[in-house]
Amino acid sequence: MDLKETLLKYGFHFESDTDTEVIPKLAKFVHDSLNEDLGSDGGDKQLEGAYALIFKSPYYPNELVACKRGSPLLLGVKETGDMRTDINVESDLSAEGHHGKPKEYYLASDANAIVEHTRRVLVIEDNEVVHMKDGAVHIFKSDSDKSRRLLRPASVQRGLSTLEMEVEQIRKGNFEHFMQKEIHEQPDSLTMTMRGRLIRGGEQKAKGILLGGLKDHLKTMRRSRRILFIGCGTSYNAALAARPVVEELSGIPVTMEIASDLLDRQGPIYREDTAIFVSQSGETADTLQALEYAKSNGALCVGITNTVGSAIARGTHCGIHLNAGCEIGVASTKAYTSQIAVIVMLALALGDDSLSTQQRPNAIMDNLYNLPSKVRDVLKLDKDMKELAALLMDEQSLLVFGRGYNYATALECALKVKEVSLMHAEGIVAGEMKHGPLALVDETLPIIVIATRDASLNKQQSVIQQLKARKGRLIVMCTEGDAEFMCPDRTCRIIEVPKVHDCLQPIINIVPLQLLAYHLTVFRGFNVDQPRNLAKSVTTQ
Ligand code: UD2
Repeated sequence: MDLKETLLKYGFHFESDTDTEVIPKLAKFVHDSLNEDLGSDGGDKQLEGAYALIFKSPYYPNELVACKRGSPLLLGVKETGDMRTDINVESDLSAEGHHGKPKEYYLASDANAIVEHTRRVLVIEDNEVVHMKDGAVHIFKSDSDKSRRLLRPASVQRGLSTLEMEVEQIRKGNFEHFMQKEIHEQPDSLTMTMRGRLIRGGEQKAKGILLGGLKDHLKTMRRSRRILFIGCGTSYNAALAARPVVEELSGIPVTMEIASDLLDRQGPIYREDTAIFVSQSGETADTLQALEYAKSNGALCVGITNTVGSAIARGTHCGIHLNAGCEIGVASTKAYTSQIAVIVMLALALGDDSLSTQQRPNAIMDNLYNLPSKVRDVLKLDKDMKELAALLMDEQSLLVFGRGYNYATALECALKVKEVSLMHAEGIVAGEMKHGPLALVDETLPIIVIATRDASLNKQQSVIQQLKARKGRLIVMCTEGDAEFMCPDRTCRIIEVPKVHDCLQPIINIVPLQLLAYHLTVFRGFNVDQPRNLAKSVTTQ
């Protein structure tokens, strides 16, 4: 704000409210004042917060400057022996190369973005400035004292520490498969999803939720007659998991739509509706088409996607990015938990302006803060889930019963097991048990019952008793400390999970089930990251 006000005083005009726009204007200001010898300080010293920036300017053709603080920035270097152009390369990176070959340079925030071009990556550090000019790269470091204009070349040692990373290694870290890595990444991906959006409150500040992308549309959403969640597969399940809390906190009726089914039916959508489109890739063909359909019917269209610049992010009126980081495994895991977290935050934002005075929203917000550490705890079940997978690997079929907040957990567990381990699995809302599925129960078919503590615990207990009466092979997921209580005769296998607020429990509960699906797949010898017949983003109908 301070910088913006100063720049306004100097006659700059702003087209948006984003903090980002201040930066190029500041650069222009610094450029102009240097020319007029007003003795301005180096511009990036004036920025606060985390950033990674790349500058290109018509004043300096064929030059490029990059710098960073807090946010990641990598410089990739590729030798291109076959390039015809004669590039003069000299730099602290010893980039004139041991072989004197031409180079290509890449700047990126994530190694994923450049590994397909090069494995030679230099991690740029805070206060370093990368300068590219006519094919050469120089790296400067700010002086440690406060003299702001002086830059000196970074130590040549840095050039030698260029990381040579194997493509797969950069991407997979210490894990065997992307799906496994992404499951274990969830404490971090959830933290990223919530960063800057949960306001902690303090002496004077109220606690609250800040969803920057929605701030101009929340009023319209609160006034809508109905909220529709529209998605496919895992994204649909995520919205289903968060539906109860959206209904509860907003008081608005919420309906669920599988995108293709909505299109098949040409279901009615009105101007007074808010239609929320959930898609990890933001390119899902069915969801996109449903978006066009809802837009043409005049509904307010909101996107929830993990991919900035995707078709859904561009096509919706407003939305929320998941910020969960790139998801590579075809079976979605970390995007699922981030989608639930985002929709819970949306429910809180829809609920009220004065959230902090109310007990339940307050408790949900506190639990959101602790969620990443609880996910870290539940990941410790990895070994147990591997053992369970070893027991189940030769089965034909698996049933999963859930209800209420965890109806979606049952569907999502079955979907994961199906899509990666290629075992038949069915997620069933427990209230439907007697209307058909009970006929399947015998002493051979394995059944997972999700019975963590919430308002439907008693009902789930009676489900367990009825399944036991039919000699069902039960695996019961319950809250830590409840094992004895849920299964006094110890005939069930138990998965004990940490307790969080009921509306966030689906995020905890799915984690061991993702691990189960993962280990089942490995034991059964199938391709974890590229399941048979499936693609990561379904761009055809
Ligand atoms: C924005 C910036 C973030 C940071 C932050 C600072 C982007 C992508 N995000 O995050 O980097 O500077 O502000 O406060 O630059 N949108 C849609 N449809 C979708 C998803 C998003 O229209 O499906 C719109 C959304 O309404 C907003 C913009 O895209 O105008 C960015 O959404 P966001 O969730 O990244 O917004 P925010 O404020 O968390």
